[in-house]
Amino acid sequence: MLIKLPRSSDCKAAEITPEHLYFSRRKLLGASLAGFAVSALPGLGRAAEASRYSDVDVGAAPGWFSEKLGATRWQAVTVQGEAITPFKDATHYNNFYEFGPDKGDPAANADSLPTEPWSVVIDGEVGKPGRYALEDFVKPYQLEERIYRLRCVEAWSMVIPWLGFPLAQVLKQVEPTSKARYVRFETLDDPQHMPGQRSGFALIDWPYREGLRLDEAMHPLAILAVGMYGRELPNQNGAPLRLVVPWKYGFKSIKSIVRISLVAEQPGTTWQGLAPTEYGFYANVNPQVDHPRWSQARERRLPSGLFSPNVRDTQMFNGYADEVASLYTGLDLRKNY
Ligand SMILES: Nc1nc2c(c(=O)[nH]1)N[C@H]1C(S)=C(S)[C@@H](COP(=O)(O)O)O[C@H]1N2
Ligand SMILES: [Mo]
Repeated sequence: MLIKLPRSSDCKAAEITPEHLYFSRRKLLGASLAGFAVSALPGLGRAAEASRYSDVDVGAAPGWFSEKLGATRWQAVTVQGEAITPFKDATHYNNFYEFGPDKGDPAANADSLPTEPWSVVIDGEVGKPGRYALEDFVKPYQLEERIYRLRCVEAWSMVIPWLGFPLAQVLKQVEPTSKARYVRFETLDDPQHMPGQRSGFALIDWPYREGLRLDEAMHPLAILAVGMYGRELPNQNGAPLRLVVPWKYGFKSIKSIVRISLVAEQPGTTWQGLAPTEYGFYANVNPQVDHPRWSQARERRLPSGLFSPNVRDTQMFNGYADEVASLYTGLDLRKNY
């Protein structure tokens, strides 16, 4: 059964429930919890260092990260008048299907993912292809804090302080050829450590893949993140390296990246491949273009509960229209959703 939400004009807060949205998307994946292996993980004590954010579990960061933190440019971009989502919510309400279909699965299952050593391949239409150890990959770049809205296609949102650097800096460094028109990203393929990849619940053709047009990828708001809340990225948020494209629905912000390829043709992407009529390649946040099964006019800002749903209007390009609208001049955003 498909759940149809009313149109934006008569949409009441209480009708935007996590259950509607989440179950309808999970249904698409053919979700079945039967046979889904959940590994129990010990809750090991973490180093209790001082943090910029009071409720943050700091974790034990690798040396290169701690070194970079010293020279970080804090708050290069910020969100005015909207509270940062508590760390607890940002790290316990996640989509990372490699670790399971439920919002709590990534926090429960992702700790066992080995993120050291990690390497990133850059290939395709570039003058300087290569495979880099993560610490060498990030070495040239200064970390910046970017406080961005994150708007999931399921109509919930957060405000997250990321630590990262512009993707454009990496792309310039590797010298795209004249044939390069798109950037394709790939997540780690590791069924041994990613239980979602070996369970039959998802129709996903692993590894998870995403893509951007080259000019979108070069936009200064598009970053590669290695941290959040003043600390290293928790595994459930896409450690050790993830994309963050704040004007697009969250599924474009691919986690745990191992390959970045410059390509001539528009690449196939995971959600578009699963349901092309529901999830497009562009996936720009757009309150005027509804998902076929629910309205995109409003969103639940986390933390959100039954009695305080914290619903607000969704903004065009997630509030970044001044910065990014010119990328789409002449493009029919209804057709290119
Ligand atoms: N590899 C991978 N990346 C992914 C996903 C995923 O399932 N696998 N989920 C996406 C979706 S739907 C969202 S909303 C964001 C969620 O990021 P967060 O958990 O850090 O809030 O990650 C995106 N990146
Ligand atoms: Mo999402």
